Amino acid sequence: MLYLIGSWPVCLLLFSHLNFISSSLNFTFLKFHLQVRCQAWKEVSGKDIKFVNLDVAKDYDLLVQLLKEEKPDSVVHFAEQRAAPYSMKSSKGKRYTVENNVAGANNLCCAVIDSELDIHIVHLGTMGVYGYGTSGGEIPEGYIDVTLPGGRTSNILHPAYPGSVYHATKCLDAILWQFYQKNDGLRITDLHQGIVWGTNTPQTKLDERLVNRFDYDGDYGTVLNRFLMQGAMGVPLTVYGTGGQTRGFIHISDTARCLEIAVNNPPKKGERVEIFNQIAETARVRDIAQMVADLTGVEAQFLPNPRQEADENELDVSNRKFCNLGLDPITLDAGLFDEVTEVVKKYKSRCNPRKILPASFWNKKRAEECANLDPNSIVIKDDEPTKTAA
Ligand code: USQ
Repeated sequence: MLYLIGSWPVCLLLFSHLNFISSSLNFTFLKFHLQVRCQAWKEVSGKDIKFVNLDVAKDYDLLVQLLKEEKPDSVVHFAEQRAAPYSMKSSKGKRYTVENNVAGANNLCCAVIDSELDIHIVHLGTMGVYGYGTSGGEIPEGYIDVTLPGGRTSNILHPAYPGSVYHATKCLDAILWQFYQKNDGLRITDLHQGIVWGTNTPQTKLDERLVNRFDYDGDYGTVLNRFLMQGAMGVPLTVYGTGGQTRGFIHISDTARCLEIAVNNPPKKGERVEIFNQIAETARVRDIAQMVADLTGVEAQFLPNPRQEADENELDVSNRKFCNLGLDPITLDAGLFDEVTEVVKKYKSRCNPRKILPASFWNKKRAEECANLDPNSIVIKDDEPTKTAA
């Protein structure tokens, strides 16, 4: 989620209630309420951010009223349950993820129509809509040329191939965006973002109160931040399976920059949904683990994979659109890893080592294969000698 809206035109951030107060508070910086952070931003920038607490998936009338009152040029829609592992943890997680994410996307489109304002919707989607099998070529930005039976050619939304319920909701969102653009002429941008790493943007560095959270646990933490945290704690790096998955990565500062570019370059009225691949580069999980191991001296440990995913995949992704609009992507850089490590060390006392091993399993077979993982076996270095997971 992004908070620095003061530097943008008229832009409105929407938070779903549960996203805002969401779980895994064991080692986060969520010690400052959003209102405190709005005040901090006012102090460092002189600019106002107004905060309204409503549930986008439920409080429809309030949402319409808010749009009519604020008359934003753009709405940046972050109000979705954002964690693939959380979405696969239980039926409760699956149902909540679908109900919140799909209802929220639909509500936002309806609310923009009911507001009778020409509001540009910018949605945070995911690279995961394309799937992580081996694509056999470069993944284009949203649309792909196909030859249909009979030799007819077409340019269509890239086929959806989600790997979790969370990723499936982003695919369902994409169909809603396509429909409402076609039917009501809504102007929509969908950002297919890769895995975010890092903790700070140039803006959050201005005041500690502007930093929101750092998730390290198996449900909410993303892979590189988790490895950096584990390296700093002296805990063996939790590589799932062979670590053969190749993913797209982006630094948190570039996430903010991409949003700014997307807001400033809306599709014209009548144009189809704009889609950007929001990544800096691709990398294989075990190679990232090796980078962190080299940096910290902490070894990578290959665990049974809790996820239903290919052992190995190649990933070649176009990100030309953002680069052509001025993005100079930050790539994986040990120098920037230090910043994360310093933050982790500063808040080390908040870490609960029992949260480090994976706690969400994609299906019964994966759960059975992970049955010997013991959360109590993880011990932070310096406190006691590090034991390893079974
Ligand atoms: N992995 C490990 N060890 C860990 C954690 C993860 O080996 O301790 C592996 C996973 O098996 C997976 C890869 O690392 O192959 C990425 O996992 P992740 O948890 O960093 O990212 P993912 O579940 O794919 O989803 C996250 C966010 C989601 C965002 C997505 C971008 O939860 O919001 O959309 O990254 S993407 O994956 O490109 O779709």
